[in-house]
Amino acid sequence: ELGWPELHRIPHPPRRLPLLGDVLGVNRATPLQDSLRFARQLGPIYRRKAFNREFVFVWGAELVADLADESRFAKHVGLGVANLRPVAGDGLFTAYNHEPNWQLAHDVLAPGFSREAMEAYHPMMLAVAGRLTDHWDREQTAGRSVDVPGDMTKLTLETIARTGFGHDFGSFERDRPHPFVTAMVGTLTYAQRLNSVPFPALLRRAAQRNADDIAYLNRMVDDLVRARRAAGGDGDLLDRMLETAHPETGERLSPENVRRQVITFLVAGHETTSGALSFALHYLSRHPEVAARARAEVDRVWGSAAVPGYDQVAKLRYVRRVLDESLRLWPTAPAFAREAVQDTVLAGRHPMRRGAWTLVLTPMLQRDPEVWGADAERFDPDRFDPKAVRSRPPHVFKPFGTGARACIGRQFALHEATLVLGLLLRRYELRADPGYRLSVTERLTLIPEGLRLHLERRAGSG
Ligand code: MNH
Repeated sequence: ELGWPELHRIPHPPRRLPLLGDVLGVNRATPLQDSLRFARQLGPIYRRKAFNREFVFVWGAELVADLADESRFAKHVGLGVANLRPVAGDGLFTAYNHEPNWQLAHDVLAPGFSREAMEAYHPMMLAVAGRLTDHWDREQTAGRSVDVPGDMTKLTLETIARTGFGHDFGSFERDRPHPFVTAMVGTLTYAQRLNSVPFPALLRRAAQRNADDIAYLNRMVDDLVRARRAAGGDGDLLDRMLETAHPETGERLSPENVRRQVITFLVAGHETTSGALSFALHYLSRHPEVAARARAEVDRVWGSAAVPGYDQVAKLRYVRRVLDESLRLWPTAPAFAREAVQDTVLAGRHPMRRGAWTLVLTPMLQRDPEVWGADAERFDPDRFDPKAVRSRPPHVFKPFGTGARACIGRQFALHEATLVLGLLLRRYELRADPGYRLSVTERLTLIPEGLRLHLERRAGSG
């Protein structure tokens, strides 16, 4: 009974197949979107069985607010996250709560996301964004549309590689993705597929490919670290990993753990931000009145400055709301898991034994009509103006997770994405392809599939 003694009271899909479970109408490529469909049918807490494993899903605002109580619940490393352990080991994202390397790495790396650190990253972020606009200028001049998720992935990979590790993958100079990206996408897709088969042995060939991908990632990271040890660095994340001792214990990250953290940051630090930027650009292209308002704000705040300063990014309040609203509808890391750290009762109704866990479906939480209104599916950045935010209860907007294990890169992602949206709005008008219908690819993260936009240069935009 999975540590949920009253499991029978939690609804499940009506037609369960023997052996297979709740697989009617589901698609192996879209487990998250299937879970959203079940959520709409079954309500704020439900369960789903795949083969002989059963999982509890939660999305109602009241239940999620209770799960955010850090005295009774904590992050659970399960499903997709657990499947990444062979790649990311006890790196920050995949570490178990009790592993000493979590606290050590958290304390050593947190200053890498302070305001001072972010200010130092700002010029590097600008330089990478310049490579994107150079590329988009060329595409625009040639009359071609641009591949939004492809180019956003190049941008965010180069940004985390440059700011974190002083590395350049040359993404904008290649016609095919860098082998690092191919290997990383391979491991993410494999980690997701592991959840949809009864026995991992069914994926033997894919498992071999996955082992090759992991070996490639390890080799690449080891080369990068070796080069850095020889040459020395400039105070970036890798320097902290290699040089910084824990402020109290004096302990340092081991070489094996450094390897895990580098892979973790390269992966966690770019897919999700790329998706967030892509969804935001999609909505901007579909809502010209929103784009016009955002563009007017950029013109007003940045004025005639050739490039925006660090402080001029945080002042783009409306652009930031566009980003928040995109992350509300499509939180690009679309679920997180919570486990009971003691025997407890969830929201006064569902007993859980210590260790029992559940998956929080962020996209449904963030579309709960009881919180967001009957028009919750509509894109409207004004939901994030300060008055509207104050009128809602806490814990209803969780794109970066919750508690001690929430996203360490949140400010980094928001600064990068706001900066890039500002630069793109200032430079281009975005034209949607009228035939495009939003379609979402899942590989643990969410990405709008096949999204292309036509660009027009704005007058006087350099
Ligand atoms: Mn990020 C954890 C979402 C950008 C590095 N991130 C999380 C979690 C969510 C998340 C959700 C919590 C997962 C869980 O509870 O199991 N992260 C995002 C989103 C974006 C994002 C939606 C962009 C938008 N993340 C980034 C960036 C970096 C980063 C950028 C690095 C530069 N995230 C992490 C790390 C963790 C994490 C590291 C694990 C933190 C911890 O457990 O200590």
